[in-house]
Parts: sequence; structure tokens; C-alpha cells
Amino acid sequence: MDDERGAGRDAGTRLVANRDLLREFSDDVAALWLAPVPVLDDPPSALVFLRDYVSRSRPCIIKNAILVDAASTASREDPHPPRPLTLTLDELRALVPADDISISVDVTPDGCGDCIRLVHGGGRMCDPKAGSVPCFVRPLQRRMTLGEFCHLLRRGSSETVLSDSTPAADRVFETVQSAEGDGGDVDARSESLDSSAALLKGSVAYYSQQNDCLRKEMSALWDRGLFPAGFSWAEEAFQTSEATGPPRPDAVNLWIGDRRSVSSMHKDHYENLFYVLSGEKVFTLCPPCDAPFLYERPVPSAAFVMSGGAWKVRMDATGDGVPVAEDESGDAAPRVHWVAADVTDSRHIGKNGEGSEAFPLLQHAHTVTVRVREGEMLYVPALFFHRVSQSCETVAINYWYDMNFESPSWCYFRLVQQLQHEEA
Ligand SMILES: O=C(O)CCC(=O)C(=O)O
Repeated sequence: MDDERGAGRDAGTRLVANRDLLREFSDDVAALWLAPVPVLDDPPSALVFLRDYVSRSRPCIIKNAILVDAASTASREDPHPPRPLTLTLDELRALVPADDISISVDVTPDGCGDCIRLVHGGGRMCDPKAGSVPCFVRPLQRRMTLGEFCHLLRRGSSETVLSDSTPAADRVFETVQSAEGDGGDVDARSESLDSSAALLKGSVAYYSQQNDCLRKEMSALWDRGLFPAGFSWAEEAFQTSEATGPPRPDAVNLWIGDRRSVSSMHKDHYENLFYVLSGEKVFTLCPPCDAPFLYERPVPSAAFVMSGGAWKVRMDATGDGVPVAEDESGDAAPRVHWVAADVTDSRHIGKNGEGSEAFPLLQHAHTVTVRVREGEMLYVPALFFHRVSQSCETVAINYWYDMNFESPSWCYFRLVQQLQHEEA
């Protein structure tokens, strides 16, 4: 995901724009992006993909991108044309030794991983007296077998009553202080799966590692040879230099979740080819130019832990790998630059879509919702903002290719990203 974590460091020298200028900018962007996302019946040639989509930073849905050769089952009288590859979770389990493969699963109290939440004592160097502050909270990571994950996912899916139905953005979590009791055992990774009754009840499991997990952690599945190593029509279009030749994917990830999991709005520095194997993904997209309307902010970073059977949050410390940045008051802490406004939350959008007090510019964002069904691929251009959910149990894979930083678009994006609205 977004690793541009130090982007808030120059908060004191932000570019300021007035409302009229931003409205005009939004109108210009609308002329480029308000069209529906095109659906291509087959993968395009490299030239068409580059010309119509990559260079214009335009998403598209591509059908028939991964085909299964049905020749072995076809007969002369009944030829079966190749069909798009599909794979349900049960079919996936049958392909690998599910009870032996150990995977790292993201677990949250409500399905919202990698998002901004209210944390009590999360700011001002973790001072509990400072009240609740918005923090970027990563999910708790738990190792389990693929079989245990399926059990946890389906058990949670059938639970009709959520342990807490408060919207994620409104829930306040306590921080774990290093001096806090709990037998010193505040690290969820050290609690066994069975001993964490609270973790199992009402919590949401999502297999959503973004570290090349299909080729590494799930290599038993990758090695079955079902999935292509890459896509030549895309790789030629993503190619940035003749010397290095077509790029190979930086990462190939596997995603398994259900309707309870949401990846909040963010952008990646990757060209993204996202293929749904079964179920349905719902992408809410906003173009990179919407950066000033989405309230990307540097916020203190943290991760969920279980402490004494309750969900708590542990703030990142210097040295946890997250860059340290100062906020407006000069408070230095590890920070992540993340989108604060939720384009799907009516309270953020405000009455009649006119913007709320907290996010007045959100009304200028250019939101498009795309449903990606099994056997379809979505191209998400680098830097495109996306929020992702599932309408049902869904299995998907995606191929990430490094974006081209040697382009004017990257320079313009950096400029636009720093635009702030000046309240008149
Ligand atoms: O499927 C998801 O939950 C998130 C996908 C995503 O963010 C990505 O592919 O970059």
C-alpha cells in the first residue's frame, strides 16, 4: 500500500489554493474522468493499452485476461472455447494442503484494516490526557493455517450480530502503554488462537497481505501453474526503458475476504492488474487529481493488539520502520500519509452532497464505483485512489508493477497533493 509516509514533513510550506480555483480544477478533471469505466471484451494490444489507458491514467475492465484452456475436455462435436479462470475458496483449498500451509492473516474488530480511527491517547507522544486523535491503525497480524483461516472467515460470516455496530470511524480505542499490566503480554501474536475468545467472536479475518504472498507464502498454489507469470500486453505498455526490457510484476498478491472487510481509500505507487477469481469486488475510484479533495493527511501510525481479551492499539515507535514526521504543532512521531474523508460515508459527504463541515471539498471529488465480477480484471492506474470491498465471499489476485516515476504526471501529482484549501 501507500508507503509515502513522510509526505507531511513539509507541512509548513504547503501550497494554498482558494475555493474558486479548486472548483475550476475539479471541472477540468470532470471533463477527463466522469465517463463510465470502459469494459473491453478481450485484452488490448500493448499499443492500445498504452495509448488509451496507461498514458491517460484511465481504469478499464478487461474480460478474458486469464483463460483456461478447455481443449483437453473438448471434442470435435462439442468444442469448448477457452473460458476465464475462476476459483472459489473451496476449490482453492482442494488444490493445496490447507491444514499445513501457514499464512499471515489480517484481523480487525470490524473489517476495517489500514484506516484512520480514533485512538485515545494516540497523539502528543501517546499522552493519555491528550484525548482521542485520528490515527492510522493497521490490522493485527495472526499466523494460522489456511484451514483455520477458512474456519474463522466463515464462522464470522455467519454471525448475524456484530459485537459492536458503531461505525468504525466513531469507535474509540485505548492505547496500550508499555507500563500497562496484563502480565506484560500485550502482544496478540503471543496469544494462542484458541485462548483469544474475544478475537474470534465478532472479529473479521481478511487474507490481504501485500508482500507478494501468492508467490511466496502461498507458493503451493502459485506452483500449480494456474496463473500467468505476467501479461505481455501490459508489461510492454508499462515498460519504462528499453535497456531493462519488459518489467515483471513486483508482487503478486492473493486476497480472500467477505462482505465485512473494507480496504479504505488509498493510492499505491503501482500499476495494478486486479483479477477476481470468484465473488465480486466493489472498487470506489477517484482520480489522482482528487488528492486535494480527499483530505490526505499525515497521522500517527499504530497497529491493533489484543490485550487482556480486548482490542487495543499500540502506537508505532521510532524505529518501527515508519518515517518520523512533525505535525503542525511540532510533535514528532512515526506518521502515515492517509486519506481521512470517506466518499461512501453520507456524514462526510454532507446534505445534498454539498460537503460536510469536516470535509467541505469532498463534494468536488470524482467518484466512480466499479463492480468487478468473477473472471474479470480491473486495471487500476498508479496513483488512482481506491476503496475496496466485497459483496460476498471473494477470492482475487493482483499483479503490481512499479510505476513510472520518470513522467510529468508524477511531478504534477506531487504538486497537486500539496494543495491545501484556504478558508476565506
Ligand atoms: O482488495 C482489497 O481489499 C484492496 C486491494 C488494493 O488495495 C490493491 O490492489 O491495491
